[in-house]
Amino acid sequence: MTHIPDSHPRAASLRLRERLVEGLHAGVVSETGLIAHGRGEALDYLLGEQTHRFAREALTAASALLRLATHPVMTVNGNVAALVGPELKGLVQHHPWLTLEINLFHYSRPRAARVLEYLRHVGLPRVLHHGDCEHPAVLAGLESDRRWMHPDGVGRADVVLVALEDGDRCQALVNSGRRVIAIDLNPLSRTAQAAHVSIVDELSRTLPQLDQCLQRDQQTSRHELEARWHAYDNRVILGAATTALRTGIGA
Ligand code: PTJ
Repeated sequence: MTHIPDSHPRAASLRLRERLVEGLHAGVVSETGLIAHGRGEALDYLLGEQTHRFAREALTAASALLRLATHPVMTVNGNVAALVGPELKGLVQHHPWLTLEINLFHYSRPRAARVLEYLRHVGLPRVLHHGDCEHPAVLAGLESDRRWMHPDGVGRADVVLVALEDGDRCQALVNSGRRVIAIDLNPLSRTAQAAHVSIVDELSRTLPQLDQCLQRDQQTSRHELEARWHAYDNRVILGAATTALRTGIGA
């Protein structure tokens, strides 16, 4: 791994690249995952590489929705595994009621096994994979390999947290009646537009903040969580994120 000195002005961004390249060499990240990351990097640069107020508001709504859920599931693709393996471990340690399931666009059984092994290595031994069950469920309206669901995971989820997701899967999840929370740096993407809550922020920066929000909300009453969720308007959040991207003015 390349040594990146702390004094380097772009150290954080370069370290994320290193995580992805390591994931690529481990067969966890697909080649197109690097392209997807480059797009995210450019958007993050335009947003000043900081968590804006619109993202913080979306995070609090996401926390309410996850706390109110009966069976919340987060799905993990190759980029997510490589970018935030340790942060995912922290999240699940603090919130063991949150189920993780892998879901890959560029699917093959050996690749799925490599992602599972990678996650096991960072301390996540219990990640669901539809390939491990005899009768996986199918998400209607989707033809890609993203349609497969573990019956104990997304198959019976009422709230699904996705990151760096394809628009058609996000839309199919919404159409299925599930509530969807998306982490995506592009407020104009079909994913961000279709989700019920869109956190427009960089994944590795925002996941620990979601973890903290969820920890704070352990003490929050159900009534308060419901009120917060009902007051939330994703259109307003997406409008603010788009304005910040186009004008450079955000909070
Ligand atoms: O591992 P697989 O086979 O499931 O494939 C995963 C990728 C990421 C390749 C696949 O889902 C894909 O092609 O995604 P897209 O359609 O390129 O969408 C990725 C979205 O995430 C884009 O809107 C990017 O701007 C955004 N994005 C990229 N990196 C980050 C990000 N958002 C938050 N944090 C990032 N680090």
